Amino acid sequence: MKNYLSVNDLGNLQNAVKEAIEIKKNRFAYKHLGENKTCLLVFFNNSLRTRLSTQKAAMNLGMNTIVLDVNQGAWKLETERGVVMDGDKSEHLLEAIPVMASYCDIVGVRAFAQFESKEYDYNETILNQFIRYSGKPVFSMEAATAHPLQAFADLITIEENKKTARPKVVLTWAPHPKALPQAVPNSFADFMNEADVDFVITHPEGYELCESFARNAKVEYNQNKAFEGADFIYAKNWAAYADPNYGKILSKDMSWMVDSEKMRLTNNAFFMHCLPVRRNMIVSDDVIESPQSLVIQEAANREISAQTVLKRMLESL
Ligand code: AN0
Ligand code: CP
Repeated sequence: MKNYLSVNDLGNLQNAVKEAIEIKKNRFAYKHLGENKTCLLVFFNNSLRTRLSTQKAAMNLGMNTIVLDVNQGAWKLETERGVVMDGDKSEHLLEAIPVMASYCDIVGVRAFAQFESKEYDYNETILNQFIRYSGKPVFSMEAATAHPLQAFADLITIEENKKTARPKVVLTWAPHPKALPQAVPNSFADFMNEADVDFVITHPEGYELCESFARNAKVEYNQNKAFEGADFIYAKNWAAYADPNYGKILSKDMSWMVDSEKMRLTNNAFFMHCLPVRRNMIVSDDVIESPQSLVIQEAANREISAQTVLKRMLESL
């Protein structure tokens, strides 16, 4: 695998999950693969899980890791070409990228959607500059439109917990005070559309996801109806994608929060969320604390999805 940007880079998804589950059983089996190799993690946004799990995955493979928080201690970076740099930005990404790349063998990038321009975000402008100008293999640690390390960990978690061959998996929108990117639901849909599951998306009208991720997934606007018979409830907030409301909050309807009353409509479903989560906005305390909540296992599997991806990237160096 050269780059890891979406589900497509994993090839056969069942094989990828099998490989991940094998790695989980013996995560130090490939300790020599990363010897004298350096992984650089570049963060344009905050992170707890991605930062720690990816470093841990790299350590399991014997790699060295360098982490850069672009907004804390580095020079302020200009990202658009052609700009007269007379403002507060001291360095251009076009120099910074090849310089950063000269110190490493593999680069991970976190660069969220900025919601200033749909075109800028959905062209993955920052991530693509890393791919183009670093000359190194690049993996996404949540870019503007996708979070494929998260969705891979989510799929591993579903495989570990499913009780039927083809479980019903429901992605539900839930309220949140701030506008959040579509990257997590986009990638979750991207993976679920390729996995052997009965996949349903539920959200208020106006929150339709980008077609290239949602594809032919069933969309049910009645959340209660969507929850009927579900085996997994995957909650997430996202801001509107469709024009003219791109990046806007259209609803803060608290009746969309996942609570125990709603979970009673399901087939004793497991509850999932990528974290960080706002309690009693997205999900009630009792649901996230219940034995059916998989949020900690899901986060722990981030180490496994990252290690599977880094292992494959190291094998292609
Ligand atoms: C981010 C998001 O919704 O994309 C990261 C989730 C992994 N969440 C927040 O910014 C709160
Ligand atoms: N789920 C996830 O990516 O968490 P962080 O934003 O904390 O990395």
